[in-house]
Amino acid sequence: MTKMERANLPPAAQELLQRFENRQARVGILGLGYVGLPLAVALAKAGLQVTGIDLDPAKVDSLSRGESYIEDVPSADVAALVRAGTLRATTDFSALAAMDGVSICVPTPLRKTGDPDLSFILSAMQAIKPSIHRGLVVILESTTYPGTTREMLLPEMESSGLKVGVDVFLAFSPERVDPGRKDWTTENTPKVIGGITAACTAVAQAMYGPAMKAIVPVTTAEVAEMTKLLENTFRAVNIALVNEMALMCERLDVDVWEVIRAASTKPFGFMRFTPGPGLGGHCIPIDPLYLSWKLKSLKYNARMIDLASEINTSMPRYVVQRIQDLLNQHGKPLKGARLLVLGAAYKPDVSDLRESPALDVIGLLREKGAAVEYFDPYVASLEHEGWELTSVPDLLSAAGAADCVVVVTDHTAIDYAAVAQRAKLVFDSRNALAAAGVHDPKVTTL
Ligand code: SAJ
Repeated sequence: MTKMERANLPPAAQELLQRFENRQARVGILGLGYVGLPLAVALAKAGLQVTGIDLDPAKVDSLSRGESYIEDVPSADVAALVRAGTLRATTDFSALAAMDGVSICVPTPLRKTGDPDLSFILSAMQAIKPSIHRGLVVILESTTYPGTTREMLLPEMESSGLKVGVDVFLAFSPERVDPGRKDWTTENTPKVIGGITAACTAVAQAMYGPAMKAIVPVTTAEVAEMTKLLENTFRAVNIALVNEMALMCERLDVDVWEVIRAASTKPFGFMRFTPGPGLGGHCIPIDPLYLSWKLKSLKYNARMIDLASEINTSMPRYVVQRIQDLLNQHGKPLKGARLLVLGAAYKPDVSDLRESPALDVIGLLREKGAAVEYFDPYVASLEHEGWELTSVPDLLSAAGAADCVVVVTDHTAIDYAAVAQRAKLVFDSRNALAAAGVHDPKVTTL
C-alpha cells in the first residue's frame, strides 16, 4: 500500500493498521475447531494478543492447560503461547469488547432439508454485536454462499450506528485448512481476503499479514466467498466426472484405473482424480450446494453442481450393486453373505466419518440382508440411521471369514497383500490393492 493510499484510509483504519503493525492489537477467534485453533496459534505466534472463544468448556480448559486437541496443532506450541501470555482461551464472549479484530470460524453445515444452515454464523454475530466499537474489524472464515457477509453481517455491524468501511471493518477470508496435511498449513497457504470496502480489505490484510506467508486481496467479499466455492466445486464436479468415467468404463469393459493412469501421463491440461464409493467430508459434498442453493434463489439452476451431486450420491448404491453382481457370479446371494468393509473414514488416514460413503454402503448392504462387519484402524465404532458397529479386532481373521472383503477407504496402514491372501473375494472400490502392488484374480475393482 502506498503512503498516499494509506493516508486516504479512514482514521479508524489507519489506527488499526498501526496497532496490528506494532503488535499491540488484540484478536478474538470465535470457534476453536480445525480452522479456529490453527488460526489462533498462527496469529499468536506472530505476536498478536489472541483470545480464543468457544462455547465448549472442554476445549477452553484443554487450551488453558496448554493442551491441543487438534492433530495439526502441537500441544507444545499451545503451552508455550499460553505461558507467554499471547494466547488464552475463554467461554466468556464479553472478552470480545476488548478486541481490535475478530475472526468467525464456526461451522456452516446443511440442514436436513438440504438448505444452508447459517445459524452458527448468526449466533456468532449476535455474540459480537454488544462488543461492536469504533476500530473493530470482523473477518468471516466459514464457507458460505456469495452475499452472506454483505447481506447477513453488514446490517448487524451497522446496527450499532457505526459505518462499515469508516468506523468498523468487515471482510470474508475463506479457510483453506486441510486437516492432517503437513505440506500446506495455515501459515503458508495463500490467504484470500475480500472486504466490503477497500479499507475493509486493507485492515483485514493488516490483521492476517503478520501470520500469513501470502495474502491475496480481492475487491469484494463476494469474490472471496465465490473463490472458496469454485475451489471446492471444482473438486466435487471432477470427482463426479471420474465416477461417471468408472460407470462408462465398466460398460465398455475397460479398466478405468489404467485409463486414469495413462491420462495422468499428460504433463499439462489434465488433473488426476480417482473414482470411489462416493463423496465424504464436510467440505466437498456440502460447499457446492451452498452455491446452487443461492443461485436457485436467483432463478438460476446450477446444473453442473446438481448433476455432480446426483452422480456422487449414487455411488454407494452402485458399489453395492457391483458387490451383488460379484457374489452372484460365485453363486452367492448378497442376502446372508458375510461381508467385511475395509475402511470407514471419509478419506484415507483420517478418523473423520462426516458424510462418509462407507456409512451408506454399509447401510445399503444391511438393507439387502448381508451380515456386515468393518475394520478401520482410525474408527473404533460407528453408528448410522439406527444401527451401530465396532471395528473388528483382527483384520486378517475377519477377512478370511468373509465371503467378500469390500475396500471402501484406502488407508495406507493396511497390509493389503495379507488381506488378499486370506480373502475369498475382494471388491476394491479404491484400487488400493493394485496401488499396493497386489495383483490377484480374486480382486475386482470399481
Ligand atoms: N475423493 C474421490 N476422488 C478423488 C478425490 C477425493 O473420491 O479424486 C473423495 C474422497 O475419498 C472424500 C471426498 O472425495 O470422500 C473429499 O475428498 P478431498 O480430497 O476433497 O478431501 P477433503 O474433503 O478433506 O477436502 C479438503 C478441502 N480443503 C478445504 O476445503 C480447505 C479441499 O479443498 C482440498 O483440496 C482437499 O482437502 C485436499 O486436497 O486434500
